Amino acid sequence: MGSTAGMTAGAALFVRLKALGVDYVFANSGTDFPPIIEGLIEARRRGLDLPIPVTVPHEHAAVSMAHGYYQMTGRAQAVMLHTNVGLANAATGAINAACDQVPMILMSGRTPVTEGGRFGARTVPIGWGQEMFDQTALVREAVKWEYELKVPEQICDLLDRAHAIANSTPKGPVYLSLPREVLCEQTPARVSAPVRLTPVQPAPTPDALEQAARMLAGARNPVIVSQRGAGSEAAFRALSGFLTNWAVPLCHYWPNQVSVPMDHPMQVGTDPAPWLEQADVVLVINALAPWWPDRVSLPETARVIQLGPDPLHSRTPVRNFPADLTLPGEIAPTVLALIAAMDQQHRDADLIASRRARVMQRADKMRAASTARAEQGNGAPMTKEWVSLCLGRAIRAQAIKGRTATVFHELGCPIEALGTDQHLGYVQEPYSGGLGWGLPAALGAQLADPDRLIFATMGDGSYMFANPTVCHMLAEGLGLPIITLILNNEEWGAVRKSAEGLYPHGQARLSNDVPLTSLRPSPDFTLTALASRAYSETVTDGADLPDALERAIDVATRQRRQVLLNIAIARETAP
Ligand SMILES: Cc1ncc(C[n+]2csc(CCOP(=O)(O)OP(=O)(O)O)c2C)c(N)n1
Ligand SMILES: [Mg+2]
Repeated sequence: MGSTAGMTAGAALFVRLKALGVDYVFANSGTDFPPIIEGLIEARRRGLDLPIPVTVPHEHAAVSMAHGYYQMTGRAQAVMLHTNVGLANAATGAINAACDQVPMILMSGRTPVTEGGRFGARTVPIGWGQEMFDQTALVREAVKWEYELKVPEQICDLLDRAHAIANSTPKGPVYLSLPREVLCEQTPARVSAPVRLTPVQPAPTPDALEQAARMLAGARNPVIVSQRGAGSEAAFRALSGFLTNWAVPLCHYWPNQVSVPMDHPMQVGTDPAPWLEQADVVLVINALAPWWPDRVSLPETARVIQLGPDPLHSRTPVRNFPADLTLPGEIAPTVLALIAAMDQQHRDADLIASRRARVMQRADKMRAASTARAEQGNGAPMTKEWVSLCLGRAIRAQAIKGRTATVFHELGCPIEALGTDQHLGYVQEPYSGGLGWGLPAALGAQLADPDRLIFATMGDGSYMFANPTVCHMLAEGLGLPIITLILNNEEWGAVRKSAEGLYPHGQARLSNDVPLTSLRPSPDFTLTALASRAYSETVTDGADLPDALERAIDVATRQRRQVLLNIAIARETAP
């Protein structure tokens, strides 16, 4: 490795990020970047090991790419933005990352604080226009830690600390502001010092694990509600085995990821209400909102165990789901530890056998009803459930050929009809719901795993929030053959349905022209994709969808070219 002595602090930042294991810096540059650009060229010339800088022409896309990349790899990436304005465009992405406990190092320049007399000082009027009393305020609530680079000697210390805190449980984004004068200064040679800060990983006490295991083993009607997956392939398999051994039903209420195969006999769908009504012990696996309080009557005597990185979700001001016992820790190790503790418990074989029969019968019925409902959506226009069913079948046909797939969802393909059996088979938008996340997160995922089939499924509204021109440009430029499915109902259906739901006897339900929800005239989205030379089709009849999906997969895999299907979806009314 070459020397970093004499380089700009801007370039030294990149060198240190690489030492911390950062593969990519998703960047959107500006007048604060000259020392970074100069320094990067110099660092390349010296043969230094650097993360790959990716030019992302919108900040929300940059943050969301880092988000999707982390979800596939478990490795935090960096995002570098332009002063306060770039940071403001990224704020929604930061809120999403915080909500999803996704670590990343966010950075943005700070406009020069000096008005002259120093290298890097203000020049053109923008230097005055972008100054703020408190730039960090734009993202402070979404980050776990923030600071400003005061002097170049601090680069290692601050980045090491930022990285370790971002990756400490519960994980999340951190922010560092970078004043231009400091970026312009020369680096001390110390950038290659070893990294000495280790992220903190809390774990439950053996007593708490034993108590949880005793509660679950002794329960007549235990239920698991899971929202954010099992955390690893090993925990996904182990949790599946645990459900089988103990005959415990698991509900995926509003899942961000699935934690056992959707066709597991103990997997009971997405509505926990009928299971919770009879529950005596509930295990909540990292669920921010494990049920809908007004729709679920949990028995007074039922006891609730909350497991996850932050079982009380301390950054949420109001959240009072019961937590009679808490098991703090990352999902995978904590689930594995709980399963090991269960192995020490007595199994009542008769109780388990009768529960197994009951749960299987109800779950089978529910699955059959869900498939029948989806089959009925095969019209023109079709339903989201039909698209989901067809996509699930197409993915299973690919799995036979050894291809893994991930479906990203943002008002996209509903999980029940899709039915994945893979860890990371499905990734849904964060609960913060900052739309425009799905398409760039899918790009980040494809960047992390080039051979995986990546489907970005989303509503037409969500697609437009995603800066689609930016995303298609990146897919072409980076050679990412993602398959985008727009589930196009020419409206913000979720907003209309929410009006109908809150006012079941109101005007919106009866009106053909619901204000503030129409997206007509609908643009021809195939042309947006075509501008970046994607393969694209419009599908209006459900009967044509299976063939269209096959063509899409064929083009994406053989030509490694991005694909977009614009799919006509029927408007639904709220239940
Ligand atoms: C940044 C942002 N702005 C606004 C919203 C409010 N919102 C929630 S759902 C939704 C409509 C989504 O429309 P679409 O993606 O077309 O899905 P559909 O419900 O029509 O299937 C909107 C605007 C949001 N969640 N995020
Ligand atoms: Mg829509």
